[in-house]
Amino acid sequence: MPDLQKLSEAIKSGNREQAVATTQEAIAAKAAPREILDAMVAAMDDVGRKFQCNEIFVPEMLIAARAMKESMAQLEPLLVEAGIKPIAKAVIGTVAGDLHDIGKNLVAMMWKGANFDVVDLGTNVSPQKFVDAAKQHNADLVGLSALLTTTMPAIKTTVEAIKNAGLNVTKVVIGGAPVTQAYADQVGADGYAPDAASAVDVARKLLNAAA
Ligand code: B1M
Repeated sequence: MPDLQKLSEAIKSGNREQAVATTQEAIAAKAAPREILDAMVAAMDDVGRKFQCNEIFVPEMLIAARAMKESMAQLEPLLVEAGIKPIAKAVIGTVAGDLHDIGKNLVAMMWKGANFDVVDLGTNVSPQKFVDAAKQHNADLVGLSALLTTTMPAIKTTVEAIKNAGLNVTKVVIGGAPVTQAYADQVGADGYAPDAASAVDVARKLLNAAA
């Protein structure tokens, strides 16, 4: 009987070796890929909750996400084989003129942890590049990150470019230290998240509403 609780605990504590080994054990014991995935997503949900309550901080979250990523690499071929698809396709990047990527990377990791397929466009991403990627990947979600007051206007131009491109089913989530809910309302973004864990909650809410 595979110990999926042990897998969850290994991810939560960021123990990569144990997370990968437990995933391999579960696969060898013929546990259902969906159950293994659910254990991983539940672990990352817990990590997100603890982060929101300030029980853990960025480094703990990063190492948990890394353990999740390496375990997922073991599971991925089985998920493909079993026809289990990510629940959403997301494109994410830091807006034009902005080179900060630590927060954006955390959001990308948490979205992956929630079983979203994430295309990371990196930093200094132009509105057109967001639009092209959203179209190319048929994105359900686009995530925009900005860390500078001087690059916040690029969020507005990017949101406008996405809406003007007719990508009406694509939901835009924005965040970053200077960004607020009021700003999101002002520029017509679909969602705002103050941190990476909340970005999962906000995205899930938007996806459920669109379903
Ligand atoms: Co820069 N920097 N920086 N910087 N930097 C800040 C942001 C600053 C506040 C420092 C300061 O002056 N006190 C200031 C901005 C001031 C302002 O605009 N109000 C600043 C400045 C001025 C600059 C330069 C202009 C400095 C210069 O060259 N004169 C320059 C700009 C370069 C550019 O982008 N064009 C610059 C450069 C850099 C470095 C390259 C040296 C480096 C970035 C390295 C990297 O990212 N790879 C850097 C860093 C590290 C910082 C600080 C110290 C840390 C930022 C960070 O990573 N925080 C920062 C000061 C600070 O915050 N204490 C500062 C940790 C990260 C986890 O938090 O990114 O906020 P954060 O992400 C959070 C949330 O915001 C949210 O979730 C994350 C956590 O859960 N979130 C989202 C983020 N994106 C989201 C997207 C979402 C949802 C939530 O949905 C999609």
